[in-house]
Amino acid sequence: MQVKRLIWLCLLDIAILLKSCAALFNTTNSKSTSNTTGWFVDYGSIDTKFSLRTAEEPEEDVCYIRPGRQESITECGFNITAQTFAIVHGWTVAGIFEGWVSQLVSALLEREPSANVIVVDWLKRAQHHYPNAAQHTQLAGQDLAALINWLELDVKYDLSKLHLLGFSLGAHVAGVAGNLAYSKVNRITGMDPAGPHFEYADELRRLSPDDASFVDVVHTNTKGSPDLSIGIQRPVGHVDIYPNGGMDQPGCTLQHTLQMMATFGLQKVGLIMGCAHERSVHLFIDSLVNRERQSVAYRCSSKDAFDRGQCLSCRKNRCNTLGYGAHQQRTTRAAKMYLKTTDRTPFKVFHYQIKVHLRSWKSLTFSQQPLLVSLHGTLGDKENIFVILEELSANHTASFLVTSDVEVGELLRVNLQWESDSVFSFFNTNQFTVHRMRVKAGETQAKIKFTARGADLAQLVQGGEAAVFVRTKENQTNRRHKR
Ligand SMILES: *[C@@H]1O[C@H](CO)[C@@H](O)[C@H](O)[C@H]1NC(C)=O
Ligand SMILES: *[C@@H]1O[C@H](CO)[C@@H](O)[C@H](O)[C@H]1NC(C)=O
Ligand SMILES: *[C@@H]1O[C@H](CO)[C@@H](O)[C@H](O)[C@H]1NC(C)=O
Ligand SMILES: *[C@@H]1O[C@H](CO)[C@@H](O)[C@H](O)[C@H]1NC(C)=O
Ligand SMILES: CC(=O)N[C@H]1CO[C@H](CO)[C@@H](O)[C@@H]1O
Repeated sequence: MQVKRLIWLCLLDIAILLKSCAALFNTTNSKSTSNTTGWFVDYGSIDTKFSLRTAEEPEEDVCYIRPGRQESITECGFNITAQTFAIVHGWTVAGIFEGWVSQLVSALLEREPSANVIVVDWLKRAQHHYPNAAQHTQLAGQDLAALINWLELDVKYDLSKLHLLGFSLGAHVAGVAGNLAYSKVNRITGMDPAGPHFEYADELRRLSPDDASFVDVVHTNTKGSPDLSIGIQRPVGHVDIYPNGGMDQPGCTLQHTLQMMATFGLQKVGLIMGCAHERSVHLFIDSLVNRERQSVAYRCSSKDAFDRGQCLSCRKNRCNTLGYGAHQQRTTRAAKMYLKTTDRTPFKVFHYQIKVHLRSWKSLTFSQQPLLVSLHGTLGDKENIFVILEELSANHTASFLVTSDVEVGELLRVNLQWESDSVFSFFNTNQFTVHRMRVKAGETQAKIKFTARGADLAQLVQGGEAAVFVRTKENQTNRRHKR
């Protein structure tokens, strides 16, 4: 068995080598119709299973697609003209599919009812100590590539309809497969690709932008030092989105974890610990089923700049939709995108940058100041949004990000209330004068000017009443940029 595998791997290597040589001499992506798969792939040695799932039984393995066996295509009812999704799981301790797999199957089939949804089962190789499982991504990737090449060459399936979705180690399996495929797979979605052993790995061993025509990646659990964090930190696709900064996710904090443990007991610890990691999958599911609530992410130089509200532009591909509806772009490389989300589905929030110029003749400077912001619009209100401002100082413009899970529509009025950060500030009368406020709405790209209600100036008083701002009469600055 071992020898057989070695020979097969050897042949596979030769095949890859030949492919590279062919590419050297022929720049057009050679889409040869000759029977190339027949001679080098020993289909019998493929250890990975490809289960075609159905909407009726999304968690059951009812029929396996078998590379080299044309009859399995008809037996399983694989639709050759429809698009295909292949879901690749990650590392497993229990050796069984986690609950999200069937949830993703159902969501894909709800969105695209005629699609083929294949669950790639490499559980046997994934159920090892992590370093071994990480090594096995190469083998599982080769198996998946064998399926893909067989589908293209023998089944005559059009790979521009193939979308691989890999979670954790599965993202790298998808990357390896995409790299070994003769023709480019249309899309690979990496859901929090695994970090340990991959942060500094060669592009051939991990997910990278070359692995498909479009590679989109969501990073949800990158807290920790590089190469040790659960999710990979570096950008590895054409579009790399870091929800809530990418390190951790709302509803997945330690405090929340302890609460969950108290409620559900220790059996569910694994599930709870994987909360932020698995959030990447649930964000994708959310994008499939909540079509009216698509989350938008914005390109930004850093998480801090994003938190200051400085990156809400959609010009020149600077923003993109999170998840299934992402528009394919290949221009930017290693560009990080950010957005905020809620702690449960639907995850979408609306983003606003608020800018106020604070005046005072006293040279006041405060850091880490609590503020309550209320948004009132044509469709609704969102009151008392809590934000912490890094700095409030005299004759400086404060810029910060405010988000709302409620769609308020066009903004009409904004209230700012400066909370006192200690009981002693009651005795002070720290205050700033504000002439105007500028707001940029990320989701509509509108820029709106506000002035103090019923006055020339508003006072922002520490521990005092809210300062109220209303839309200016001349609202011509409200522009909608085309993407
Ligand atoms: C390159 O490959 C394509 C497709 O297989 C073929 O039509 C073409 O003639 C080849 N060109 C050269 C220079 O070999
Ligand atoms: C491809 O090769 C296999 C195995 O050698 C053979 O059975 C099959 O008929 C070939 N198909 C074509 C289209 O040549
Ligand atoms: C196969 O897929 C095509 C394209 O999505 C669809 O029009 C057709 O109805 C499907 N056929 C079956 C039998 O489901
Ligand atoms: C802020 O600017 C105003 C008007 O230009 C000026 O009178 C005031 O002294 C400045 N305050 C500080 C602290 O520099
Ligand atoms: C884009 C926008 O808000 N336009 C409004 C500007 O103000 C006029 C007059 O109040 C309104 O009619 C526009 O709808």
